[in-house]
Order: sequence, then structure tokens, then C-alpha cells
Amino acid sequence: MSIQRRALRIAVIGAGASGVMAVIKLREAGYEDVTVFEKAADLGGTWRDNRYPGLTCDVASLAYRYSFAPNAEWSRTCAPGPEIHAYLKSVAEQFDVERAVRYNSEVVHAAFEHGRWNLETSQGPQGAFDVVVTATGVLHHPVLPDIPGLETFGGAAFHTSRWDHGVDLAGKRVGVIGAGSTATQIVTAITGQVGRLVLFQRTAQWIMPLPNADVSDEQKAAYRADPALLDAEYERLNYEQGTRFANAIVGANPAVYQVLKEACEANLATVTDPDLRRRLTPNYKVGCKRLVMSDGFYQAVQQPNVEVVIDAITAVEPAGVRTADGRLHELDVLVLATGFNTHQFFRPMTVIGRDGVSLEAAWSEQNLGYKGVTSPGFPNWFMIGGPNSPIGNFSWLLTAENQLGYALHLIDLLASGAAVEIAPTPDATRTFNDEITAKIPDTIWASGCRSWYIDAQGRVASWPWTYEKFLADMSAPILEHFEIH
Ligand code: NA7
Repeated sequence: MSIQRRALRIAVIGAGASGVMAVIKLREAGYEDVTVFEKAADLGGTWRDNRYPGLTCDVASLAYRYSFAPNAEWSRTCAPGPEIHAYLKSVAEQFDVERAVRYNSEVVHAAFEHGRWNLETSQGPQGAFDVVVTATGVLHHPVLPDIPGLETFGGAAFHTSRWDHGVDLAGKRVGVIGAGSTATQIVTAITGQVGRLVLFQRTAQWIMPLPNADVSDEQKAAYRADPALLDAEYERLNYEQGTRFANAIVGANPAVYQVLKEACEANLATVTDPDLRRRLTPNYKVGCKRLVMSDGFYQAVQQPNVEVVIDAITAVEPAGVRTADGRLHELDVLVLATGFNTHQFFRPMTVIGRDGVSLEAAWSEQNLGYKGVTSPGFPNWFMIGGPNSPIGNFSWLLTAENQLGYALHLIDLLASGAAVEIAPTPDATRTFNDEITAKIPDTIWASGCRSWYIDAQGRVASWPWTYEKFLADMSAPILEHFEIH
């Protein structure tokens, strides 16, 4: 039976992994008038921006793929970044995504007027859209450290997501500021090639010894020959990582948590020098910060050309980095592995919602979302990766697909004519956020550490419940929680 539907004009913001998926899923649901605005000249989001040596996904690749686009060709358990970028591009090609993409088009302003979203990009006004889907990524806005004298450094200095491949590291004295996943991967990859490496570590990390094996040609052939095997691995790994792991972190699976904790402790014990081990020992619980996955980092930092410095950085000088003990660490290259602002979402664009209320005003006290996808006062505006989306050591692609699926239920109401404006009620949003506040203390993220899961107000900004609850919540919106005009 065919139902008469209103043709919606839909804008997607961002052509990263989520935006590519959104185009495919929207078209599959019958929405053909989809335009993607992408500020850069290529798709791929974080996998386009990050090109540093050693870049590897910290989620097993057989799960880090779209549900609808299996891939038998991953070279390793956790694939190198460029392979993931190539995968995203090949899926985009397979589904003819790029005809929808406007490159070099950063959305700078969005205003809800007369029931539609007027968008303006760096190229100028783009007209009105019935629906906006934001797909602007989580790890997108680089954080540069606020260190006096940084701009005076005499050598090359760059953030890890803006890697300067023109700089030859061979034999150089390289400083790395930061000790998160990114720094860990870089240090492991470049130690053998540089002359000297100084790791400036403000906070030690727990490190899970995840082996990253090559996938043999026989194994790839087996995956190619049997798509059901690939799907079974996808399901199994999503269960292992998404469900069991995520549940352990939110306090719902103490047995698995214990296994993770002991694996990290045993890994640390492989550092033989007691003083180095002391410097590498975190003073907070396993999992409080996002777990770093590496089976090579501890070997790397035990090499004779590596020093782990835990004295605070006081300044950057033309010749290097000065630490609180007065030492000047002379360097040729300074790598800023200082992470990302994950609480900025799609800003700096300005967003004006219903009745002329700006997002800045509406979110002045906190980033205010309902179930990670919608926000009160901003009708027909759907966020992939909005506030309190699940973020953790599991596949973002699965989360994004589920959020888009949830949004599609609401978009279908707009298309069917059952609604022209849909936004969550302030009451439902308040209740949802109160429930988050009540649940957060049970999670490991709130156990006393600084991390990118915690926003400027000190609020843990992730999904504090089990991943099963997320999937169940995303399976269908509770329509009473929405203002449907
Ligand atoms: P992270 O995990 O946010 O790590 C950033 C690191 O930079 C962390 O060790 C910070 O120390 C350190 N940092 C930040 N600012 C400074 C200053 N001013 N001085 C010294 N050290 C500083 O970012 P990554 O890029 O490693 O990883 C992000 C995600 O990408 C990762 O979780 C994976 O999902 C992939 P701190 O711990 O705050 O003391």
C-alpha cells in the first residue's frame, strides 16, 4: 500500500561516518531530497582529519562498520585509520552519496522560521529545509593547550589532528604533550624512528593490552566466502564491546569490570623499572577515563631513547619545553596530543530555534538534549551524537545508526502529515536530565578523574545506562514526550 507523503527537504550537516550513513538511511526510507553540507573538501570526518603515525581504531573493525556494509578486507583486528577512511569513501561511492554533498560549505547559521530551517553556509544562504540532521561528530574540535610561550616554539608544532607530514621525524628530538589514546598510538609508532622522545604526561592512563593481529589472507577469504560469518562477528563484537563492556563501565556488570581492571593492572606490571612504573601508575579507577587500548605502549616507553616526564609544563620556549623542576627539554618537534572539545557539538554555528530563542541561550546552563537526539525549542532538528549520547570503547557507527533510526520515526510523522513541528517537551527533557543526574554517580566516569566525558560544568556527558537501554529507547520514541504540532 502506498501512502501519500509530503516530500521533505532535508539537510544533513557533516559528511563524516554519521553523515554518510544518514544519507543512505534517509534515501532508503524514501527521502530523496537530501543535501549534506560539509565544511571540508572531502568526506570522512575524524578519519579524514586524523592522519598521525600509528592511527588505529580502538574498536575491533569487524564491528566498526555500518550494519548494511560488511567488509571482509580489514588488514588487522583494529584497522589503521586510512583503511577506515577508505572504507567510508567506498561505501559513499557504492551508495552514490557524494551527489548529495556540498563540500567547502560550513553551516554558519540556522534559523527556524515559519516552520522550516533556513540555513546559511560559508557559501551563502541555502534556503529552507523541513528537517535538519546534525552529524558533526564527537572528536572534532581540537584542543590546543593553554601553555605560555607555545607560539614561540622554534621547531614544528602541531595538533595530532593536523599532522604535518612535511616534517621528517627521523633522528629528531620529539616532544609529545598528552598521554591519551592518540599520544599512546603515536609514541608506540614513532619511538623506533626518532632520535629522542619526551612524553609530557599530566595524568597517567590505564592501558588495556589489546593485541592487534594481522588478518590472514585465509581469514579474509573465509569472510568473503561467507557473509553470515561476518555478520556473526559483527553481532558478537558489538555484544562484547557495546553491551558487556559498556555495562561494566556503568556499574551493571562487576564481573566484567574486574576482568578489565586486572588486565590493566597486569599490563602495568610489565614495566620493569619501578620508578617508571610509578610514573605510569594512574591515581584513579580503571575506566574512569576512556580506556586506552595498546599492546605496544609500555614496551615503547621502556626504550632507551624515551623519557616520560611527569613534572608540570610551565612554559614552551623557542628551544623546547620547560617543566616545573626548572629543566628545559630541548626539542625539534612538538606534538600536541591534547585531545578534543567534545562538548561543542555543531557549534560555532549559530542556531535560532522556535520564537527566536538561540541555542546559546537555551543551552547556557548545560547542553540540553532529550535522549541524545532532540532538544526542546528546536523542532525538526535531529542530532546524531547530541548531549548524553553513548560514547565509550565501542562502535560509534552502531550508536549513530540507532539514533538516525529513532529520528526517522519522527521524520516519518512529518512526512505523513501527522505533524509539522516535533520537539521534545520541556517536562520530558527535564525528567530525562534529572534521571541522568541521579544515575551518573553509579558510573565509573564519576569516580574522580578528569576526562573528555566530563563537560565544563563538571557534568558527565555520556549515556549513564546500559547499552541495551539505549537500543530499547532508540527503537521507538515515546510520543507523549514530544510536542507535536
Ligand atoms: P584525550 O584522551 O582527551 O587526551 C588528551 C591528553 O592531553 C590527556 O593526556 C590530557 O591530560 C592531555 N592534556 C590536555 N591539555 C593539556 C595541557 N594543557 N597540558 C598537559 N597535558 C594536557 O585525547 P586523545 O586525542 O588522546 O583521545 C581522544 C579520543 O580519540 C580517544 O578517547 C579515542 O576515542 C580516540 P589529562 O589526562 O587531562 O591530565
